[in-house]
Amino acid sequence: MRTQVGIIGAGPSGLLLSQLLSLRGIDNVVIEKQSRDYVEARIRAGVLESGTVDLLEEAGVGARMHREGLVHGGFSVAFGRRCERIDMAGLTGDSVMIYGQTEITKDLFEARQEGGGRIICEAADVQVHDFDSAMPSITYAKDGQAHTVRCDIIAGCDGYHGVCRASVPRDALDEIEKVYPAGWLGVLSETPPVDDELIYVHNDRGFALCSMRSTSRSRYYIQCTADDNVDAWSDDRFWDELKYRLPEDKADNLLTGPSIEKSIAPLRSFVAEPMRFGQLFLAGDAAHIVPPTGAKGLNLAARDVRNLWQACCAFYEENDTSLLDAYSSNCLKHVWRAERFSWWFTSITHKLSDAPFDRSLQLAELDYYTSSDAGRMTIAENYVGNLDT
Ligand code: RFL
Ligand code: PHB
Repeated sequence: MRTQVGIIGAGPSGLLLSQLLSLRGIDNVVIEKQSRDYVEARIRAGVLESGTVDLLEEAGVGARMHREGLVHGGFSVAFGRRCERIDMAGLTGDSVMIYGQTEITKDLFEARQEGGGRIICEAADVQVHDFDSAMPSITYAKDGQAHTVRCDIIAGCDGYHGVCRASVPRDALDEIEKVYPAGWLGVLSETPPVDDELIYVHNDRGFALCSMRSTSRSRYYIQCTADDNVDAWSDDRFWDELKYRLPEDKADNLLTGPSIEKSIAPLRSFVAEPMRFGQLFLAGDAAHIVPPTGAKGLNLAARDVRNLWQACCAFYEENDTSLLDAYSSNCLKHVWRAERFSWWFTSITHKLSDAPFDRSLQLAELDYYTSSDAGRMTIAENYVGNLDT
């Protein structure tokens, strides 16, 4: 098989890139190792920056998001006995959209199917070859048969554990990583959210987050240990712990119910530099991971995809390689900005040490950043992000 852009991974990065390229007439194939059902069911991100919303619209998949998504102009940070609202809309004129990654993935799969896109799911033994030459290729097996895709460009959209980054020679890549001594235990439940907006909570027993997917479906997280086991957390134990960590008035109003999904995610900061090796371009989680506290992972992935899409358009439409050449440095500027914010917001809200000095300093930072105009603005402008800056 021959195509222009071979895309590895049908997560949000790979599907969005495929959709955008196809709208500009650039031929592409997506190769995914899991089934479509598996990919669509993965519960992850929920907060979209307006730049991500714009890009999804541009990709022609904005209709359901605008119908069902919730626009939030603020969120709260609770600590000590206080709950301080960050008025994102008032401070920055911008807001975020609450719309689940599961729904984005479904919308994109459907759009690709309608547009006659080629997405090969359940591909085994996916490998990338010769990406340091002008004639790279991808091989995989499907239903016991071996296949080869020849292409000009390989987009490595295969997430943190994918094959693309792992195929780059060790000495051509810097992997910069920080692992935190904590994880997030997340629960999805068919219960109305405890508040109209998100609440990030600093508590003496650790961080908690109240989020949502709709006005009837809640997503809650509590900080757990990095090696915690999800089976040790019955629904009752989860709700008791969440109630303990929430501000009293919120705990009193919390509606609980059976969990629909329960999982533990590790907290990690990670950047691979550069994001390009010859004709292989890494995008999204394949190149970088942020701890989820700043809600930046999917938004950064969308920004990479926009850069790579525009670079491919310039290459195929005008024979101009300058954007492909600038891809890595253009992306990494934003990556490090989001890495910094996600690390900082994690480090002031999570219990990462028992030392009284560290804990008191966190409270002092939370007090300063939520009570000074400059502090609130710093949080707000980082949280809303902006694809054009
Ligand atoms: P994905 O979603 O991991 O998709 C990669 C795809 O590649 C496939 N794959 C392969 N395919 C072929 N061959 C191989 N060898 C392959 N190896 C892997 C995989 O099966 C998969 O389908 O990466 P992508 O597309 O870059 O998307 C990134 C986002 O998923 C991620 O950044 C976000 O979910 C992060 N994130 C959040 N981001 C936000 O912007 N806002 C949020 O509110 C937010 N909340 C979160 C999050 C991530 C979380 N977890 C679980 C880490 C909350 C959580 C709890
Ligand atoms: C989510 O709803 O899953 C979510 C929201 C905000 C975050 C992280 C995750 O910072």
